[in-house]
Amino acid sequence: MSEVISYEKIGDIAVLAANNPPVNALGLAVRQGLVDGIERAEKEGARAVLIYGEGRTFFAGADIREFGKPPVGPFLPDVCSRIESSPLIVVSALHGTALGGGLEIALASHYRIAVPKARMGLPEVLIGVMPGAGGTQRLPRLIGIDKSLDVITSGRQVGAKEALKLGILDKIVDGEPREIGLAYAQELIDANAPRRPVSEMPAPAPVDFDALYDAVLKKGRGLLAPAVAVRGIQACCELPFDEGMKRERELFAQLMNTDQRQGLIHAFFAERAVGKLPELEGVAPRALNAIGVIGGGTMGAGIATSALLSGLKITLIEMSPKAAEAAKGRIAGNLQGALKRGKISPETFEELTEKALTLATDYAALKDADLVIEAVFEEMSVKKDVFTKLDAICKPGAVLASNTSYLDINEIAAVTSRPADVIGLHFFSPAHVMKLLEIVVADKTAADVVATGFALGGKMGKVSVRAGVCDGFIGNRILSTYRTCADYMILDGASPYQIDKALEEFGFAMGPYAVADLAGLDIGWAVRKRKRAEGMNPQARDFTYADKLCEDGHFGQKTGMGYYDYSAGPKSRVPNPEVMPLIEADRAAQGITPRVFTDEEIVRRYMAAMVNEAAKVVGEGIAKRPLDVDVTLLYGYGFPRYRGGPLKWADMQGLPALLDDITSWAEADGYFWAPAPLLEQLVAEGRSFDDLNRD
Ligand code: T1G
Repeated sequence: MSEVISYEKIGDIAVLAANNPPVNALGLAVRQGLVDGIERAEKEGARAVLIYGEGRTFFAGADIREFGKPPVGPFLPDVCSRIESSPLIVVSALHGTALGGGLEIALASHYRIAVPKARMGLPEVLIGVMPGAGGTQRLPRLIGIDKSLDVITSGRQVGAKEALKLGILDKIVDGEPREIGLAYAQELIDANAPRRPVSEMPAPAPVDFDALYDAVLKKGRGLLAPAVAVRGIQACCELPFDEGMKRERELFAQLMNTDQRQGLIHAFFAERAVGKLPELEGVAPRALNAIGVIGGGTMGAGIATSALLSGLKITLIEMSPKAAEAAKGRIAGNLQGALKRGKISPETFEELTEKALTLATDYAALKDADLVIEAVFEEMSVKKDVFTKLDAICKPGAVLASNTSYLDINEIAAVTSRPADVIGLHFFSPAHVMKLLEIVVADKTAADVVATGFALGGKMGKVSVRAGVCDGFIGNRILSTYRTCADYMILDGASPYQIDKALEEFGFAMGPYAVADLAGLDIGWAVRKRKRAEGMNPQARDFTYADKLCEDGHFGQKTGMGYYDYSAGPKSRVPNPEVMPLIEADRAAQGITPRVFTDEEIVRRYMAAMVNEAAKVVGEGIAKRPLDVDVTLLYGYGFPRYRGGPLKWADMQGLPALLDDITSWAEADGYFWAPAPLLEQLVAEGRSFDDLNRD
């Protein structure tokens, strides 16, 4: 027997235990071990087989590290068929997260038992594929079309209780999976229970699968896997089981060869790699028992809400009791959302707002804080004043963090006597919803302070990315460049509406101008005014139409009018009729004759600008690796996940062609389109951004 699947015979029951940490992934040795174990159980005259996982979970699916490599048998669907066809009673005992191939192993068993906290599901569509070991053929036979469509096309996890109700599980018993599994197997033997191969159960009657396919494709906004999985369920309903299995395999293979599968697998591993940095190896974070937040506006209240929801105690400082109460109101409003969604109980709501949250107006309340985050007005003088006070009040070793979205952390740290304790923690609004956290490391920030930032992000359920200090750190710096590219295309002939449509068809949830309306046009207006005051590069093109829109009081959704007219509601895409005349006037004033842009050129330019700036950000060390940029854009800027992130997308497009575009556009505008040195270097060396991730 292989060491990853151990074999033991206890009375009439053969026990196959998986021991392949960390998640008992169904790699080759595990698959072979299961087949060998079933055969041995039959040879040794067992009457039942128990399959369960040691460690944290039952099988969590196929080993996705094998994806993209030549498949090696025994293949998972065959392992499932071998289990199901055994003349013995096969029982799976589930705990942890039985996902993908893991749940398929259980579905191929004859009986399924789980501990109460077990979760299960078929999340294959989330990584660009679909169940490929009988999930689309067995699950509909067990729970019907509607429920299996929901589970398979959403990829969501199902708790044990729901699974029992659906018919996936036969029993839920508290205890160790091995023990409850042995008892259940013995109970079945004593009852002389029949085998119950799911494949022999009747399939549901077919429905209009073409309509279902179209609906799922539309809902996925270009994501292929859920729609293709519908065709798998269709095969279950329209074909005999064995032919259905063949059809499922064909569909699975189609998805395995898509760029979307590459993009989604990249995103899966990148979001796990992003917190792994050599500089943090062996570095213990500082304590995080008492957290202070300064400023209870939208950001401060959002940060406090996120911290409260993760079990942290918060002391929130505002300028006056009235402002502090208003902040508490914002926090309560944020928590109402969690309450309505059933994420927290009314008792927890009470506990968080009345006990875990302390309001204060005097900085002295922060004297015992382990970490303080300021979210005050984005003005350097205000930040410096706050840090001067914190330096005087906070205990030695307290971490002093700024939530600034672009100001220089080095300059802020310099006003304190403890620059090593100063760091940037850039949350994204709304901070209790957005998962991205940029951890901005200044020149003197101590390694254990960086580790503390990551520890706080982990506690708060954030995806934390390490960033260096520059204007806009990683995300906003790259955003500023691709937004400028869009603005230039408007000057040259495109409309904001065509640009939004083109980028939404590319896969963004919202185009840049709809996003700007949502965030508030006054933010961009302030940035443009700041950059003009700081002195713009004379080669940079300027434009006034966006300023005039703001001067007319149009800040987007918050004023009911921006690029779009929101009188019909926040989802409106009715153009504001004042916009195009402002753009045409700006073009005329600059002597620009507008030209036609195709959607394809809009996307090529927009993405090339994003990739070029991202390559500069990596080349300058602001982002440690290309994957850090990908994760930032995926989690903070709505980049379509199935494209993996801008630099994964660039690799799949081919860097030479991208550089050719940029070089050709640089002839007309050498300043904006100056090629990133790193991009030129990678093309010259014939390497990819992914090669850099592996360095
Ligand atoms: N294969 C290989 N490695 C995996 C893995 C997998 N399926 N799942 C997790 N890991 C690694 C992960 O990279 C990390 O590694 C470590 O395990 C801990 O993971 C035929 C084809 C199970 C809920 O999609 O959802 O079956 O960073 O940090 O937060 O139909 O991992 O430590 O080196 O995420 O506790 C279907 C994917 C596969 C499940 C645990 N299964 N995994 O979450 O820990 S396709 C999935 C997860 C399939 C069949 C098809 C989560 C988790 P490292 P972690 P976690």
